[in-house]
Amino acid sequence: MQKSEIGLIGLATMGANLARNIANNKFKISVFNRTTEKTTKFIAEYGNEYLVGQEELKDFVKSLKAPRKIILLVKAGWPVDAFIDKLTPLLDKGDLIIDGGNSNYKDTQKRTTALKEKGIEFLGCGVSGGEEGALNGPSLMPGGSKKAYNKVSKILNKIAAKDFNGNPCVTYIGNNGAGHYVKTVHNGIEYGVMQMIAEAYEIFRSVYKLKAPEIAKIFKNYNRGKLKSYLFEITSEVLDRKDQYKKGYLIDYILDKAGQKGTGRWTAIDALERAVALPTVTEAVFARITSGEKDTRKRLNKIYSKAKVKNKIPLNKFISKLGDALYAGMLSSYAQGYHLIQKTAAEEGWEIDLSEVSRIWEGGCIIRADILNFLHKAYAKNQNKHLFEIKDISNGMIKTIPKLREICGYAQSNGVAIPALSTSLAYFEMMTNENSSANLIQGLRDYFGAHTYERTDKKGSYHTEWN
Ligand code: NBP
Repeated sequence: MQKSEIGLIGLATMGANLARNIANNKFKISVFNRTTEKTTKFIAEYGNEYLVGQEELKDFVKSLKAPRKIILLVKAGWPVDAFIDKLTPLLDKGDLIIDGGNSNYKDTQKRTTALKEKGIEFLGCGVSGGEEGALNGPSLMPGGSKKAYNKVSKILNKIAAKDFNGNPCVTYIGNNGAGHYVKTVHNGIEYGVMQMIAEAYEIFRSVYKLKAPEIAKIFKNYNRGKLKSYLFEITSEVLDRKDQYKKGYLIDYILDKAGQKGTGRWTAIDALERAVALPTVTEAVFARITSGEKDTRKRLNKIYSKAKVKNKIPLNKFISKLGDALYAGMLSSYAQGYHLIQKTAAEEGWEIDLSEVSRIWEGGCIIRADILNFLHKAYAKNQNKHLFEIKDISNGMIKTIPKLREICGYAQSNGVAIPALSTSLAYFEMMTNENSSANLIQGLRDYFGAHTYERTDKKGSYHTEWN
């Protein structure tokens, strides 16, 4: 039997759909899963001349053309190591393992080094787009050696989503953990944008007392303008879904406890460790954590009364102002994420092209949005700049920031928590303020701890005897 071009291990949501995508593009693929019944069922349903299954790992490896290329799409963490350990004795020098899961980039760096010693190539490839993206075209963020990337670039280019110009949403991101890092920051930005959407929904619900389908209509309209994006599109669909069990809309029966698998938290932790401000993502993570405190919230809700709604802005005006505020908030969130990537790339020695990163996020991934085409063009000539410095962006910020200021004040005075919107604003205010209040922080630190301070008028480090 003719050998397969590529192999894939892990037939849950992502692996099963990505395998079908590869086969649909006429690359012969062998698949394997830890639990054999899943392979049998999958092949019975989707098997064909391009898609074949193996029950034994050694037969799976034997079924692949040399140098072998194997995609792992198993649960992130130790299952990835478990498979690498099982695979390596069966592989030859020059073979390639591609981890397509949401692995922590630090693990990818360790795995790259360990496998290199054995002569085995390793790519950490971020795959975004969920089930639908995996099947019809994901956004792909491969990191590792260029040599390893070149071995699979033909397949990756074929199976990826398309950007606004019809080019594949895949690019070589950088060495070792760069691909998984960029995927992690992508997910962090996703957390921030989702939180801002949820905050907008909350203002409509609690201040304007709008019902789910009315809010769905507003998001549908937002999705026709500069906020056009996958997340806004699906927001209107989620809000418009009728419940199948009871009268009314499904959203009103969904428990308000947000889950998380860890990539948002990793992004926030990494930013803290590298001393880069990433408040929108971090607040979005905190908001999910706070949502999990349902019982405590229930008890506290009985003690404190809700703020009374005052000075209501007419709904039509509010919708327009909030649209601008969301736009400014999203740009602020992107600015933070991109700044983090810039700083990390410099520290890790990765040459990450932010214009290319924006381009491959134009299609297939969860944060795909018209804004990304704008960022793609904006970064083409401004690689090392902060997003707020780029002329086209600053023009947009200057127009929309006043609305973000107004909306934040309005929501807070009406008792609506808007952590992501307000911190996106605070980030903008602080980053664009030449004279911050950190002089007082330095004075206080020097007072109680003799930590010293620098002066504005002369060089050096100073200490004052405050007492
Ligand atoms: P899961 O993350 O749910 O993992 C399921 C797969 O991992 C199955 O094939 C399972 O085998 C295997 N597995 C487990 Br669980 N424990 C294992 C172990 N100890 N040793 C070997 N295999 C083990 O699947 P998924 O949702 O398809 O996601 C795959 C990867 O893609 C993850 O890293 C995920 O974070 C990432 N990702 C997911 C999405 C999404 O929308 N779901 C989007 C983007 C990225 P079994 O069948 O024998 O239990």
